Amino acid sequence: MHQLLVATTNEGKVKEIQKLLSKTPVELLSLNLFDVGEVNETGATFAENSELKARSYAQKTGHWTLADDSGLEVRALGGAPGVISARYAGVGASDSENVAKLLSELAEVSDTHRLARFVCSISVSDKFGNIHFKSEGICSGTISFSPRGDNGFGYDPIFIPEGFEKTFAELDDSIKQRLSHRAMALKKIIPLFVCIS
Ligand code: ITT
Repeated sequence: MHQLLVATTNEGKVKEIQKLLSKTPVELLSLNLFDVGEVNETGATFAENSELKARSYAQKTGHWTLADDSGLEVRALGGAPGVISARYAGVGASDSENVAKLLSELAEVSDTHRLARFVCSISVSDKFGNIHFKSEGICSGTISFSPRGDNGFGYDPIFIPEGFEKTFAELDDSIKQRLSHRAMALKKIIPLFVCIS
């Protein structure tokens, strides 16, 4: 069995990725096993950043590496916060600070104009920094007027996936595991893991 480093410092992502990959023929390694510091996300797109993270953590650790770059795009804000989703309210901002900033930006925006989508780019690099698989997943929905629910992380308390009335943070985990941007991105590349096992 081949080992695969899941290279993210975001615990919410780790939990979801581990569940989504639980049936693959690879042994997952955590970033906690390595003392490698964080990688600067200087890319202009989710795809550039996931590639940058996969390549750079692979070179630092010498392991095949999967990296996720993701975030929220809100149509009324021209696609913001986008690639700066993790630091929308400033570098080091907490999830609740980012959520509060987004809700305040949308304070005057009516029900019908609160369209948004989560985007996730996944890249998988070999131990030398060569990218072998790339994939993107999207999950469409709307932004609520206030945070609701305790499940998940990040913007989950204000994101209502299409076809539902509750936020991701109010819905059962199994629903997010089935239809999230991360699930969509991983679903496309899981069959390819057979190549590295
Ligand atoms: P790594 O770079 O170490 O993976 P990060 O949290 O900095 O961790 P990103 O740069 O990809 O990750 O930023 C993603 C941000 O977008 C994250 O902080 C969340 O706030 C948000 N986000 C991404 N996926 C999400 C999801 O499934 N549910 C809620 N919020 C999400």
